[in-house]
Amino acid sequence: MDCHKCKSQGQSCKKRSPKLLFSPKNQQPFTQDVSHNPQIALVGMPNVGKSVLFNALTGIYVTVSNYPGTTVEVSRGLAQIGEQSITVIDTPGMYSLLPISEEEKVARDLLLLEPVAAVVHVVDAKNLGRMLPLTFQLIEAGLPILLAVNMMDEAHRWGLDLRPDLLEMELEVPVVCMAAALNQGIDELRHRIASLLPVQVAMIPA
Ligand SMILES: Nc1nc2c(ncn2[C@@H]2O[C@H](COP(=O)(O)OP(=O)(O)OP(=O)(O)O)[C@@H](O)[C@H]2O)c(=O)[nH]1
Ligand SMILES: [Mg+2]
Repeated sequence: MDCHKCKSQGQSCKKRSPKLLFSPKNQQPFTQDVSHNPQIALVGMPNVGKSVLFNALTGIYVTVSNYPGTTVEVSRGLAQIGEQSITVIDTPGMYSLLPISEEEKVARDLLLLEPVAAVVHVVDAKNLGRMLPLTFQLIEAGLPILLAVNMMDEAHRWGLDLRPDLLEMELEVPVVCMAAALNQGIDELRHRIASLLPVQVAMIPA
């Protein structure tokens, strides 16, 4: 692409314009390249609803591939968070950051080796006591986590209630209550994820 200034004057100085992204609504230019979207990872124990949440967040642009050197499949998809496109990674179920199975090792490697802007720890609201030790491990590992307390519909049926504000105060991380299968709490989750993402830098025209 020719230098933007020369192009508008019908000339060419052989300079290249930086690759810009324009948000469709306000036409604000951003420096970020689509191939370098911020990434977030969905993690948690098996059967807590990570893949249901992944499907609720992402659209049709989903890829499934084996994690390098393994037979473990990892799904990645694009999600729209406000004006920003982000990549969401659906990780295999894990019980601990100290892996025993190949799946757990892949989930751990994805968290520790890939640049993730946020880690959404999905837990089952009915089994918080069993799930929170992993939350503590993720916090201690210094990961930017957000706790997604899923299956609130079932928890309510069991007569359980939860005060996300109190949990948030105790854990000092954002907490969102949701029922991914019923599409409840997804908008709030998007909103809270947005606050963890790096701010895109607007290009200042020369
Ligand atoms: N009632 C209820 N069921 C849910 C909810 N979210 C997920 N489920 C169900 O929970 C089961 C497991 O969901 P998955 O999304 O496959 O769980 P996962 O965490 O991806 O599991 P692994 O891939 O094995 O780690 C499915 O039967 C879902 O339909 C929810 O909010 N409420
Ligand atoms: Mg899954």
